[in-house]
Amino acid sequence: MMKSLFRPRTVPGKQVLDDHHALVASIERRGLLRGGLSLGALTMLTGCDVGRPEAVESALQSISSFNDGVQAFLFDPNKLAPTYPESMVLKPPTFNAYYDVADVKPIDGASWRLELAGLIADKKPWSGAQIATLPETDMIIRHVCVEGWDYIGQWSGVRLRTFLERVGADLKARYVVFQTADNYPSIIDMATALHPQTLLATKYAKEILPDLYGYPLRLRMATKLGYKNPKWITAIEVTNSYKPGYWEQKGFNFFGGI
Ligand SMILES: Nc1nc2c(c(=O)[nH]1)N[C@H]1C(S)=C(S)[C@@H](COP(=O)(O)O)O[C@H]1N2
Ligand SMILES: [Mo]
Repeated sequence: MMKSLFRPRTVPGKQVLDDHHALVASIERRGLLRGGLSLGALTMLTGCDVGRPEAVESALQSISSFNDGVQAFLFDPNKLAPTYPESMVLKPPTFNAYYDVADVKPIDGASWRLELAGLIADKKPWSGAQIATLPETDMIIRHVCVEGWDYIGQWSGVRLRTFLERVGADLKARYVVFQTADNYPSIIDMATALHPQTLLATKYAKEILPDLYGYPLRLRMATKLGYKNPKWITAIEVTNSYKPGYWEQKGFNFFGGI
């Protein structure tokens, strides 16, 4: 069951858009349609018949995927997202997952291993202790969830770029795919994977990641919405084939930029 604070601003035919709230929220969040998505604007842009639910669905899909292409094209691999002073860091952070906080199953860090797959030269698994020997970077960034809340958080860990170089990943491949202990598959484009503010995070506010926030390893990207940042990572795959993640399978867009 998806939780969303999004409410379409139009009154007539509101139900039609409610039926597609995942897609609508994603389009709205990215500001593609200024002033909010109205049925009038939708009809004008797509020529679709808003009385037919299938037409609305495919119109929304086409707006969403069009914007994915534009965003990927405009993504500047060297442009940094804003960072903030330590005094603004929220402790503890805000929890979210597709299930309740009481259902989080902590991972045993001692037996946990990070598995590697796909276009990677050295696929031997990594323990937490081995990952801790890699160079550590720190960033204080804003986390934005599509549900309409955000917070400033401080994350530390190894840059994903450093890790991918270390294991001999094909940096010309298209995607990096993540598997997690709670079955929340995630996928990002290689340009974002190589961005300097993309970390495999092991700490929050300078302390070992608490169980709720992804212990022992999670992805943290300054350039992506909350849902693109998998917690409790168990495997990383480098690949050229597109494998939609948990929310992409439900209609959210692939790029998910802030
Ligand atoms: N494995 C896993 N990662 C996840 C999720 C999830 O349900 N499972 N939810 C995502 C969403 S929607 C958000 S907003 C952030 C929340 O991260 P936080 O609890 O550290 O603030 O985690 C993301 N990563
Ligand atoms: Mo989210």
